[in-house]
Amino acid sequence: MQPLQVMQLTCEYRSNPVGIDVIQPRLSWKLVSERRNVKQNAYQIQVAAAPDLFDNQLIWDTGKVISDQSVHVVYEGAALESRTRYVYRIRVWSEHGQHSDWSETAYWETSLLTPSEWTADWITANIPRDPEQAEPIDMFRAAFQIDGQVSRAVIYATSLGLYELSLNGNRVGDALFTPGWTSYTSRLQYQTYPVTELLKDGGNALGMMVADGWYKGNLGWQKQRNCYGSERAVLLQLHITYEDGSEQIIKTGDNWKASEGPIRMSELYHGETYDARLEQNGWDTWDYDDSGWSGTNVREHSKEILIAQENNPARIVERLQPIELIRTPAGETVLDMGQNMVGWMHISVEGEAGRTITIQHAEVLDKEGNFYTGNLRSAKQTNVYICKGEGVETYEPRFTFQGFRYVKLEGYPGEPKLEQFTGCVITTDLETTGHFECSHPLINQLQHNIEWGQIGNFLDVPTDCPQRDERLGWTGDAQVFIRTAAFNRNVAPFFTKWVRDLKADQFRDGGVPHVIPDVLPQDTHSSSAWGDAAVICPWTVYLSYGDKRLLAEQYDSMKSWVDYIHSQGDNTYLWNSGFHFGDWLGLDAKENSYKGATPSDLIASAFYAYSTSLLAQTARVLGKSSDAATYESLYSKIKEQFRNEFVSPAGRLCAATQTAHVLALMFDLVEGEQKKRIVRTLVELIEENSFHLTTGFVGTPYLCHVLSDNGQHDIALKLVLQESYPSWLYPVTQGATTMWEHWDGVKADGSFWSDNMNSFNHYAYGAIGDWLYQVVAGLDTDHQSTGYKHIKIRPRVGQGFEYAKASLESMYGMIRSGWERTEHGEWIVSITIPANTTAEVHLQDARLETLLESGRSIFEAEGIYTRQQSADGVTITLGSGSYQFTANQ
Ligand code: RAM
Repeated sequence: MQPLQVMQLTCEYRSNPVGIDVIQPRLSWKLVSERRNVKQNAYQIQVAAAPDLFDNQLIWDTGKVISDQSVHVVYEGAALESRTRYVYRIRVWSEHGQHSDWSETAYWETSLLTPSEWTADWITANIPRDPEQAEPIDMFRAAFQIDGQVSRAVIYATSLGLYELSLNGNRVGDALFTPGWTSYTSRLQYQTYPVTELLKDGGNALGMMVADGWYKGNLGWQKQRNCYGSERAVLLQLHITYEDGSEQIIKTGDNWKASEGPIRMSELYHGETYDARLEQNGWDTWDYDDSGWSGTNVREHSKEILIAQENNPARIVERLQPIELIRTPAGETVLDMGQNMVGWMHISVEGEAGRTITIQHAEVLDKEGNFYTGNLRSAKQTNVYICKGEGVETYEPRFTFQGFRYVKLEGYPGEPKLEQFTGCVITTDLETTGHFECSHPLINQLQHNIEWGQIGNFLDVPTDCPQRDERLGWTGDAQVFIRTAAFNRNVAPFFTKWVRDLKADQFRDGGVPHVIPDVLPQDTHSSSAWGDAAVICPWTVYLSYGDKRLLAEQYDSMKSWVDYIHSQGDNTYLWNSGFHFGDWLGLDAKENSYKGATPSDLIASAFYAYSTSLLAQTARVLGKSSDAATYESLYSKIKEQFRNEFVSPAGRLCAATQTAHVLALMFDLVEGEQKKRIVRTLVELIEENSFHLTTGFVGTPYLCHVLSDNGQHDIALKLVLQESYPSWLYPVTQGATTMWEHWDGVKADGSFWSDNMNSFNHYAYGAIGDWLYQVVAGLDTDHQSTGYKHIKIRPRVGQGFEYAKASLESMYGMIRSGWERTEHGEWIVSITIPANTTAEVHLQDARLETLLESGRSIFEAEGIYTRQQSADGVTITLGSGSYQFTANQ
């Protein structure tokens, strides 16, 4: 292996992206070396139009730049052109004087950079429609001729509704739910598909199916339809470049034809009805006779709002086989998938023409073991397949998804066999970056449930739940979970897209809708802890990925949220007015209320302080010193007012709830003796409740953090390892495979929490995940040097765990932090720090004299800069490499 290598080049977080419209994209790379303590001292980037032009025709050459930056280096070459591939390569020099070879060549390809390049027309099907009904989906087609040798062909396509594209009978790409869900009135994504291989000489045909989807289908529990418009439409351009340099553009226009087809109905919540007898074989091929098809109409719709795909696409990422066929006491035929999953079923069946098979989905069986759909509210989650009667037929839907573990079959001919069914798991296809594991099997199952909650609810937007008639981008849920999410997967593009939608949907006065994209009626908005997503989410992307550009882009949105709070109520430094969800689903809520007992103004004022402090820090990061000073001073005043209003001089909080104490500590609102008393009271509140939590959406994410940070790690461990209700592990003991919305979604006697709001796949309480990574395994970034440029490692031993380990594929490379206790009472801590980063490692209770690294005295170990003994252990600063520390405890 080369001593120093540059690997995993990415442009805007993606490896070789095709179809991006970022005018100055950012390039990142990872250094790989077997040596310890490797830091980049300089880099060189070269960009050209093709690999053979690196030597004589460069578009951009940075020369040797003295810098340790290897993440988000902004392209500053000549202005990029549309529809162009740029290849790039990078080499680096290390501080040791080593240098790498040129990296392998990577590329990015631009899409249509200006709206005027969209010369195609928006078209709709000329078929009479009733926008208030779920109707058959539209199929569009156009035939065209290719005449000459094609060197490259690329399609740019989008729709009002959801589309699937085909060319000459082949599906184009594997992205699902295109064009994705954005704030459609101001931002509509299009996708880019290289299709050179799919074209053929002579006659060709394009096909496009379009369903209602988020654009105009049923959204929300109030049975709304047509949230963004009442007509489906498509827009497409196929750019063909011939070997002789000439170009041809095939585009949507009124020469396209339209028809209905086998999909008789398709709704995100309710499922799809597919009548295979109505298939039109070859409808997307050249020689299909479309004389019976309807025409299309050109319609006006903005092209200014078009943006290239920002997020990773949704795909089928895994296929599960059912584990059991159940005959329920009620006589139902039910498949058990063994996992609460999101996606759809692929079935294979042999039945006579007209046989109707109903495939219904549910998350749980009831107490008696029967199929239970009460918690789905009005969402039907039912796919219907009508056989054409031509031997073995296979079916899976296209424009709907279901949240389920159990599948009820009706009308299936004969005895269903497990192998005739496959569960297709669908999610935004994000890179898996994190792994957490420990010696406690139930905690490992909890981690599994957190990950599956994320997989199921990150389907283009971060949703609260994937099964009932809701599935919306609740801001509060997203902000509590984002840090956990950023460990498990690379969520930077996912949240970049979503916070831009937040900004787009934000009200003029800075208020933030409850859900993003916003589809709720506007009677209320801007609840504390929900609207704060405007600040917390961009800040967390900055913490986890060092993404300063996103912070800069969102700055106005962050600021207007804080200014909005500032303008509310009669006290500038408290937030004591308006509607708030409060400590949603807290167990100390009054009967028949979802709002926990912690006063809304206390929660609102605490979050006001927190968002203001993050905004002040953001202003510092962006060099806006006057704003920074303004918000720093505002933060101190809010803190002061918070204490005046809610804390007695001796440290008694006005609300004796766990959440009130958690927030005061988490957001640093109290100091000195007041703080000590609040910590003591929190512990008492937990003890009085026999080591159980009472917190809801707001208090739960921080509960263990404040305990561990304030000398009460053992109490945090007791809470996390608690198996009886209410606790994180109670659902695990009940066989949960995802996170539940309620601590008692299923009660100990097997009955359910009310039908009204009882999701079994709701990630909010999964926010405990970041405590597992950051505290139990001890893996965190320095907040002053974000994106894990400077890493903080501080693993915590504690009762109940024999070992714990976490890994994170960061922007710089793999970070590992793990520990184990040996039989001889030793504590072994193994860590890996990627090249071009440094770390501060704290080894709890270790003594410098006896501390070993890879079997040698800590004083002899290579790569270590400083070692310091303090009362509670040893703190070391070190450079990249893998280390193994052994301490006697
Ligand atoms: C429900 C969901 C969601 C929550 C809102 C306030 O619809 O539980 O998660 O954020 O309420």
